[in-house]
Amino acid sequence: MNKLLSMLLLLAPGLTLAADFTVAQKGKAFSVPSLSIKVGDKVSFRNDDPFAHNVFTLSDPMQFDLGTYPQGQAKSVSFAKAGLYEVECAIHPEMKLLITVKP
Ligand SMILES: [Cu+2]
Repeated sequence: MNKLLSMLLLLAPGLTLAADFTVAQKGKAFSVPSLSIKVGDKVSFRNDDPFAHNVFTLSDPMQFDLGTYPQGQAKSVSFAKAGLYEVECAIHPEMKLLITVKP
C-alpha cells in the first residue's frame, strides 16, 4: 500500500460525502414509501407520470415546496436538517413519502 492511500484511509472516517437519491413519481405514488438518508444528502424527485405532480412538505425540520412540474422533469432538494419529513403531492393527497434524515 502506498503512503498516499494509507493517509486517505486514515482520514476516511471523518469524511462525510453527501449522497444523491432519486425517487420517482409513477402511478400517483412515490416509488418508495420511505427513505432513510443523512444530513446533507440530496433527493431528486422525478415525475414519470404523463401528468403533473407537486412535491412539498410541511414538516418541522425544514419546510419546502418544489412546485408543480410535468412528466420527465425532476426537482431536487438537499436536506440540511435531521428529522422526520412527510413529503406529499398537493395534487394527489394520497401520495406520501416518509423521509428520515439522520444526523
Ligand atoms: Cu401527484
